[in-house]
Amino acid sequence: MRLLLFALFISSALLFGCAGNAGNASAQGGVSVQTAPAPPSGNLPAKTSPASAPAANTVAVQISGFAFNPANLSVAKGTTITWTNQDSAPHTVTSTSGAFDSGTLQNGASWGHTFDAPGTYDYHCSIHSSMKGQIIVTG
Ligand SMILES: [Cu+2]
Repeated sequence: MRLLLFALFISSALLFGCAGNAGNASAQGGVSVQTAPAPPSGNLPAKTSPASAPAANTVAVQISGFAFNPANLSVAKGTTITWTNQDSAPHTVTSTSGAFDSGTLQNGASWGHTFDAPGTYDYHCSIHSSMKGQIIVTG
């Protein structure tokens, strides 16, 4: 019984001791807690990687039902647009001005082009003249 009481005394003393230490620590911790927000600002360099992500922007255009979807796109320069032919029929992504030409894309095939210069790019399918699209590249 004495041993049990002794154990209780020791454990409660330890609890108070810890509580006291914690209190002191938090008193000083007020300063260290304020320095804690510093690591989040240290994460700022990590935020620059999403900022550089737009340079690698990719926009997908689906070719289906004998149409480009979406047919009209406005993107920032540096954007890569990828066309994927979902039709069983072959299609092409052919610039009207000759700026780019995918060649024949069979079912399931994809082709991409990076637009580095601002401007308006009309394109069509060289196999099906009714299929038209337009890319507007902003600076
Ligand atoms: Cu076509």
